[in-house]
Amino acid sequence: MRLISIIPDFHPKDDAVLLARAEALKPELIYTPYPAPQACSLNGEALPPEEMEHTPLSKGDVLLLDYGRHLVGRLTLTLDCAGSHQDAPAFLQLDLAEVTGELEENPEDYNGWLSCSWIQRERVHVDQLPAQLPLERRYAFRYVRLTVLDTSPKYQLLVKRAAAVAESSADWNALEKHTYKDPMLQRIAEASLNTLADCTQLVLEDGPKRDRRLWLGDLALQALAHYTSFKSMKLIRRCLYLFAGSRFPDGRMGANVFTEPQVEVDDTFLADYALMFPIALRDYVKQTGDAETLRELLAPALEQVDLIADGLDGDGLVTAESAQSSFIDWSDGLNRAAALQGVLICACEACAELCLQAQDGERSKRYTALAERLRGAARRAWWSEEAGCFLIGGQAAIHSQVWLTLADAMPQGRAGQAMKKALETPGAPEMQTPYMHHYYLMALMRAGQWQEAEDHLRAYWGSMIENGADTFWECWNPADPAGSPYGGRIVNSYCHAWSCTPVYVLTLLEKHREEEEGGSL
Ligand code: RAM
Repeated sequence: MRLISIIPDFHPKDDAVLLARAEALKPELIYTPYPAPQACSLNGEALPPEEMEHTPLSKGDVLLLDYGRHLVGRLTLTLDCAGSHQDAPAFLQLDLAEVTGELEENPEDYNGWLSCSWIQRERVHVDQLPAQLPLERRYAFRYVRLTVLDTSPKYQLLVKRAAAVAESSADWNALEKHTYKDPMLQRIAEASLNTLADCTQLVLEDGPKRDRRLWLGDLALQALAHYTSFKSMKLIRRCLYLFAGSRFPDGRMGANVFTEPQVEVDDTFLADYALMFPIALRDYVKQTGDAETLRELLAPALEQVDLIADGLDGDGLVTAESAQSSFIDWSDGLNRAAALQGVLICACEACAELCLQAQDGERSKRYTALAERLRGAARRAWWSEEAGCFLIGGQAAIHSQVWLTLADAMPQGRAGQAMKKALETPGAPEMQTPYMHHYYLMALMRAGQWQEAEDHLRAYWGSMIENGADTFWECWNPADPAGSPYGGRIVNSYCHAWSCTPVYVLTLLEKHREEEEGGSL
């Protein structure tokens, strides 16, 4: 599945008042210096970091720096020369990587459908040494590999310092420290917080390496993780106003919003992402009780559901066209209709709650009734008593079971078995991203399968930790570790917003454990 949308002559509908509010809510970045790497190697041999500045480098030498944790920020090299006079420029290649796997790939072999310009490789000439070399871009990295493409026979290069300054708007001081007895859960919680913090910038970015911008599906999950950690409420509010402030001409929300050089909705529409807006607004209002935001954003939130509900077919089902313009997961060949129907039902319930909160009981009842009609339609069209799960075009997809469980559309008591059946059906579409695995966890808990949810969290997110993650990855299928939806894993993001939810899920699991068993995780 390729996600490329270009609408000729696209003119967003902007609301100056809402965009001014978003601008006023822009956070301050917090800068944290990392003056030196934690570990180094030269041509594959360990080099104590304090020896780096005295080690002369010549053509072909490869210096690898490890900052010991994932960072989002800027890098400045302090360079000098040794030997005779510098009679030619120093020519260097710098590869910045979130994980070592990126360094094992050759960027020139990448031929996927996302731009190769996301690959964090620079080639620079330094005409005069000594020199300070502040790299221009902001990077997401833990590793920096410096390859000396050339000096000259007369001189060698010295890397005196390689100082990084990390930037994020997440405030670690706002965090209430929590430790888990189980060491793997503790590591999962830490990686989850690092992921969230590194994506928390001037907006809630999807991935600080790529695409470095605000996506609606990612925002809904980041916000949940924030409510149980850094609590960047102002920033979440800003992001909601950005989506409401720049929209498609017909009022639909785009799947993502650009904020530079000015705010502009992307001309990409994903039906399930637009439906995340009322859900995210409901969650935000529940957490904050912010009546002003509710008043200003209620109408755009309801509009997202109304526009899709207006296009339902005669049986009360989402159309194939809506299903095709939805994301759900990076699973090729997935029939997305049932999952989208589930998202729509969840969005209707969110609208019902929002209307109630806004003292509009009549309207609230209408959304509750619509949700009920959609549930009935889903059961009539897709429930197979024989298969014991929802079948769409013959497909027993886990995605459909998950979303229709979250929508309370499953026949009573059948959710656990239906999800199991889908996972065990040979050839059924598999879950490809932590985004979808998050909703699977939520559906397990909804079905009362708390232990299964805990086990799955440990197994799935834990397997990223076992494979070296210190922040969670955009795509991960343990059965296909090299997989990428983009045609090359070098452009995958390894610190991705929608993967940061364990910190939220763990609080749900712990609360349940305390209520049921009187113990903690
Ligand atoms: C990608 C990004 C983003 C996601 C969309 C659907 O471009 O990873 O996080 O929301 O796809």
